[in-house]
Parts: sequence; structure tokens; C-alpha cells
Amino acid sequence: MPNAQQKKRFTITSALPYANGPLHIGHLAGAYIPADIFARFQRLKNHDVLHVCGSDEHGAAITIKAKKEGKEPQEIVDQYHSQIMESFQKFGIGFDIYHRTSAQIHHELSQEFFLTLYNKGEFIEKESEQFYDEKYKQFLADRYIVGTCPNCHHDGAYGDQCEKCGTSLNPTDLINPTSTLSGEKPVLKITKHWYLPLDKYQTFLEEWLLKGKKDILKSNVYGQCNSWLNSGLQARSMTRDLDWGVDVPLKEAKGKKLYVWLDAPIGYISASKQWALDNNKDWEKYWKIQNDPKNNAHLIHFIGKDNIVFHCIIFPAILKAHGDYILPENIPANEFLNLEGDKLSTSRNHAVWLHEYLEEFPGKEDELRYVLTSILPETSDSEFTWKDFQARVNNELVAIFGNFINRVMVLSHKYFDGVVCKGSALTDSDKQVLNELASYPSKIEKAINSYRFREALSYFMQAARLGNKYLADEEPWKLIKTDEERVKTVLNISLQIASNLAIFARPFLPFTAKKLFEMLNQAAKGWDQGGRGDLLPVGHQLGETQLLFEKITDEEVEFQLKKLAQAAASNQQANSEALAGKPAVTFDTFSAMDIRSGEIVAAEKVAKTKKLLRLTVDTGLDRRTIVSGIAEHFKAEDLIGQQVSVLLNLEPRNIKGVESQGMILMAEDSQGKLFFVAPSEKVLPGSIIR
Ligand code: B3M
Ligand code: ZN
Repeated sequence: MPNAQQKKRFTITSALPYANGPLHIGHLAGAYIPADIFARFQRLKNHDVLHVCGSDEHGAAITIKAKKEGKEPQEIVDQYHSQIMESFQKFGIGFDIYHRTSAQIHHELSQEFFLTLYNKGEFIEKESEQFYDEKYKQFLADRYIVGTCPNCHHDGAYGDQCEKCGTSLNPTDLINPTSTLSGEKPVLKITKHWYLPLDKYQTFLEEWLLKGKKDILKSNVYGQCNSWLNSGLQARSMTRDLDWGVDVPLKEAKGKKLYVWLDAPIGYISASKQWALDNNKDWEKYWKIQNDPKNNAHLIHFIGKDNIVFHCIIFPAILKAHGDYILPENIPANEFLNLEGDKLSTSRNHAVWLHEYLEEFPGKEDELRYVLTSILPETSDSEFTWKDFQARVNNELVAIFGNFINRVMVLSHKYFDGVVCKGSALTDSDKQVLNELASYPSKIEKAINSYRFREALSYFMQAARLGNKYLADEEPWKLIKTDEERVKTVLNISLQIASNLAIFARPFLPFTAKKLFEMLNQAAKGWDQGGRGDLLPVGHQLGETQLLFEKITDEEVEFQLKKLAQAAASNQQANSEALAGKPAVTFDTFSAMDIRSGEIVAAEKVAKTKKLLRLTVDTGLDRRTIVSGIAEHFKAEDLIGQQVSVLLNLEPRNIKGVESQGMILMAEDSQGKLFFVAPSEKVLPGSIIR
């Protein structure tokens, strides 16, 4: 047990998942499994640990989902908050609190934070033009504006990014911007916001982060920070024109909300505050700078790689600007996990959902924890496949660890009624095995403290392999006929290994560790007992043998693969339905349309519009006015004499003050280019088309 000086305080945070959908294996592998292993381990070392998380319930991620499902944002966050919390709990992710950012305590603390910075003069007030939806009477967040990408001409680019070519955009870069709320063209309107001048923190961040943490940051994290800082930091708006989120606590900011990336990380602090209230603790010890710097907590943020800039640059700048808070010691971000050769995707349903796994593999939570830990995307993206899952469970957990434990238990019960026997003189191989066993706690510790969880887990499995091999080499089932004394020694040593494995398993496989301690009929032991050869005293009565793991069958693998294939197929079907076009119409419906050839005899732009041309068309029956939205594609003067096809009996419509009496038929290609549809040779106006 560490003495008072060695005892450290850890404030461990795991990224707050957006409460807009269920969790999948990518979430676990990105942040939560590493964080949980780290937190469990520091607790086993008897350090003072606070591990917090909660739902991120603000931002466009939530309101867009709500709109899609025709629900209120509150309904969405309530639904997913409980579902996410349940998944975490069932997988044994042991937060001290799983909180939520819709809580009042969070709104209050976020506002207090904002006001502190405001009163210190840390913000710059700036007016700028932003897109506004006149019909919905609101400013549009970047994600609420779609249009054509200026770079690749993809039609569905968002105001902040084109997902087709990856270019990062400003809403005003889009060609033909449209509001996703009303479907109409937004207007530019002046609005005021409060910006954090990140450039002011450039030098500080270079010193504190790039220089100060060069040796401890993971290389993927260092690389991203380095490139952000190299390209120079710019002021970033900390407020938004939105109707969902934390109110900006200023009179002049009525209707405005805090930027979600301002309030979300403060969510770590408000969660800690709630935890302190619930448990009669002092939250400030975990967050604020203490008089004695030795008492400062070690703040560690576990996140996925898409959150690096917010946790390494923006949040530290905010904490620094505030002045009372400690800064993170490390930000061990993981890369991404792929699935069966493809990116995990919520929209394409290419995922292994935690709530589904829990139903399909009840009681096998540690199996998934084990496999995900062994493939964590620690230094680069990694891949989960069901075949590999099966292989790791069957060949490692079942065949090595499980097999060893089962043999020791069964033999101990069979030969000695489950009582730990006194061993006699140790052979060289006994001593070697015990020596090797003693080396694992520090190896695992070192790896975990360097955020190398894959490596740490591999030492655990090596220790299990050591036990399994020892038993196989000594063959007590043969020895029992000739040398019972030797069998007592071999089983005693094997049981000591088993008890050590229960300790080593604790950070990684919490359910299994508990079960193993139960089988050994022993109270769970802390980390610093690990490595010893006398954890189970002579005469100790063991508990009953239980099976730790079962094989994953081929049928189970096939079922999962089929499920993924079905998801892919239904995506394809959805896509081809979009391509397949409209449902059938009757012949009568078709022949009700009076379509004829015509000729444009005059053309001019409709005043104050960009897209509209006012055409005069000779239809063979008359000369009529037709308004057509083709002004961005054709020049009026080029159209005189153009042969066209006209739908004559379309109900007249008033378009921008001009009565349009029909419609010109056009073909549009996938790039949005327009072509006239006309007979292949010159025909008289009025010729019937059918
Ligand atoms: N909710 C983004 C994400 O889920 C965001 C993390 C917040 S951590 C303060 O990737
Ligand atoms: Zn693009």
C-alpha cells in the first residue's frame, strides 16, 4: 500500500458521448475501455481516483437527430441517455458518476465559467454575417445549411464540411446554400458573438504542450497538436445562435446559447460536482489548483482522435483563461476501430451495437472487453472481425486461461478435496516459474502507466500461458500415481498462479476476476499483493469450480456476419430505390398531359432573381409566357429559336409576379447540368409529343 506521500490523486475523464444514438464497439475501443482499465488499475494501486463521464446532450448532433425523428430534443436525449448508461454499466465501465449536460448544475456551472471569462475580459465581441432562415426565424448552425461543394460539386455538402471530398468549408463557401429547415435559400444577417482569442494562447500552448509534454504525449496526439499550432490559432466563437443548449448568461445575448464545445468539457467538472454532493466529497481537490502543488490531481482525458483539438488546445486554453483550474497531464487519444474491412458507420448500420451484443452474448461482456483491448487502435486504426473475435476467445481465453484455471480447480478437488496443500522442496523449474510470475505486476504496471493497454493485456495472457505450460509439463495427472507429495507442490504453485491471475485480470476483465476470486474462495486482492507465491495459505479451502469461458461457435460468427450483410443489402436497396424512381402511373394519367413541341421566340431575366428566365414560347396554338428556372445555365440571348418540349396544360402559376403558363421540359444529369428535351429534327410548333 502506498504511504501518504506516494498516494496520488487522479481525475480521469472519458469523452461524453452525444446522446443521439446507441453505442457501438468503436466507442468502447476509442475511449471507454482504456479509461476503465486505467482507472481500475490506479484504484488497485490504492490511489485516489475519480472517473467521470456523462451524456453530451447539446449541439446540432442532438437537434438534427430530433428533427429527423420528428421528436423534441429532450425526448431524444432522455431515450439515449438511459440506453447508453445501461450499456456502460453492463460492460463494467466503472464510472464514479455517469452524469448529463442537461442537468441544472451543469447549466449553472457552464454559465459561471462563461461569466468568469467574460468579467476577466477574455472574450472578444464580434459582429458578423451569418445565414438566417427567414421562414423559421432563426440563424442556421453550419450543419443546417447544405449546398453544392465549391471544390467537388457534390450537392449535399454541409456548411462546415463536404463529406464527399473532405474539404472543410464555411457556410458562405457553398454554391446554392439551402436551409435544411425550410428548404429555402437563407439570407445573411448580422449577429454578435463572443470569441475566445486562441491566438493569445499560442505561445503558452507551444510551451506547455509541445515542449512540456513532448515525451509523454502519444505520437498521434503530438502530431495533431503540432500541426494545429503550426498553422496558427485563431479566435473561436464560444456562443451560437441556437435554441437548444445552455443560455448565454448576458442580457444582450437573448436567445443565444453557449457553443457545445465550451459546455461539454465543463461537463466533466459539473459531473464531479454532482458526485461530490452525492458522496460528501470535495470536488475542488480534483479540479482546482491546490495551495500545495503536490496535492494537485493528475487530470487525464481519454478520448477518440476526433476530439484531440478540443481537449489539447481549446479546453486547456479555457481552463488557463479561468485561472483556478489544473490542466490535463495527458490526453491519451486512440485512433479509430474498423469493422470487417470497412469504417464503422451509424447511418449505414455497419456496426456492432453494444445493446445488441449484450442480448446476443449474455454473460460474455469480458470476452468483448478482452478482444477489444487486444486490438485497441492505440497507434493507428485497427480492425475488428468476428473470425478474429472467435479465434481470440477460443484460442486464448478458453484454451489457455480458462483451461489452466479449470484444470487446477478440478485436480485440486479430485486429489485433495479442494484444500491447498503444503508443498515440499522446490525444483529449479518451480523456482523459475515463480520468478517469472513475480515479474508480471511491474511489467503490467509500466505498460498501463504508459497507456499501452494492448501490451499490458499481453503480459496477463503470458502469465496464464506460464501456468498452463507448467501444468502441462509437470503432468500431475500422471504423477499422482507415483508421487503424491510432488503433486501437492505442483498444485500449490498452480493455485498461487491462479490467484495472481485473478489480480492481474482485475483491470481488464472485472467480471472474470470476481468469479475467479469466488472460485478460489478468497477476498479480492490489491495490486501490490501480485507476484507473490503465498497468496493462498496451506489448508485454505477452495470454492466450487465454475466454467470461466465458453467457445464461440461457428454458428454465432455466421449469424453476426449475416446480420452485417443484411444491413449492407438493405442499404443498397434503399439506394437503388432512390434510383428506381417514382411509382407507376396509369396510361390515362399520362395521356392527360398535353405535351407539344414549341420554339422560344423571346427570353429575358426576371427582375431581382438569379435563376429565373421569362420565356415567350410559340406553341403552335398560341404564344405564351413561361417562367423557367434556367437562368444560371443559359444566357437569354442564346435561346431565341431553341426548339423545346412544353407541358401546356400545367395549371398556370404565379412566379415572382409573372404568370407562368406551362413548363419547359429539361433533362438534368448527375452533375446538375441542364439540357433541352426536343425532337431530334426541326418540327412545326404544336407537334404532339406522346
Ligand atoms: N460529444 C463528441 C463525440 O462524441 C463529443 C465529446 C465531448 S467530450 C467533452 O465524439
Ligand atoms: Zn466536396
